[in-house]
Amino acid sequence: MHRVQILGTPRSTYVRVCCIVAIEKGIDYELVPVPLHAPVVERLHPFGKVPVLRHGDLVIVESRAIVGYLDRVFPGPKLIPEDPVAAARVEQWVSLVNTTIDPVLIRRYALGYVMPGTPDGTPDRARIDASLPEVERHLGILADAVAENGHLVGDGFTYADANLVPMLQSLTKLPESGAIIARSGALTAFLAKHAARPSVAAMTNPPTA
Ligand SMILES: N[C@@H](CCC(=O)N[C@@H](CS)C(=O)NCC(=O)O)C(=O)O
Repeated sequence: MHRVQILGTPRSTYVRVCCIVAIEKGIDYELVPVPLHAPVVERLHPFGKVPVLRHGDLVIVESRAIVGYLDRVFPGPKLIPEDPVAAARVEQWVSLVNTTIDPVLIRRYALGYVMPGTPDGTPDRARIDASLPEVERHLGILADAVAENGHLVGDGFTYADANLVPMLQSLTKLPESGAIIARSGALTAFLAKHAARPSVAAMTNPPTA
């Protein structure tokens, strides 16, 4: 059987999510570290984004689709539970994070530091400052959601948790979001709990492309 390849820079939270899921499943996969908009990515993804999965001749894009494929095709623990209610709750949190929370916390706030688009490359203060009330609100919603037991759904590690950990890890490195997370007992406990997992440890500060 062909080896699964995940293409993309490990700086991307969504690339790290797919790798965490692959490791949790025990898949003998290969992370192919290519920079954003590498020619191979432009060729394989209609919008030139990462992650991209290659498995033999099969190409799949979008982290949700990639995770669904890995979870269904490979043995190992189910990251999307069989139980319909638990599965719906996982989908709910993945969708909330991907469509509502990531656009605020990563695209609007974090990229104001990391890819500011300013003439001299310094952080885009206006964009960052304008995002802060929403950053605080979204992190508060996440803190409430994991406060009970350190999981978004049920009492075990699911795709919902795997999808959130890399984003929060990246946010700990930025001043305002880092301070909010440090003040939140629930978010700090969530990150500490999952940092101990081999899958998460392998994708924490990985070499970047
Ligand atoms: N919805 C996509 C999001 C992928 C995405 O936004 N990837 C970013 C890196 S985290 C990217 O490739 N950005 C390049 C760009 O938008 O031009 C997924 O879940 O895979």
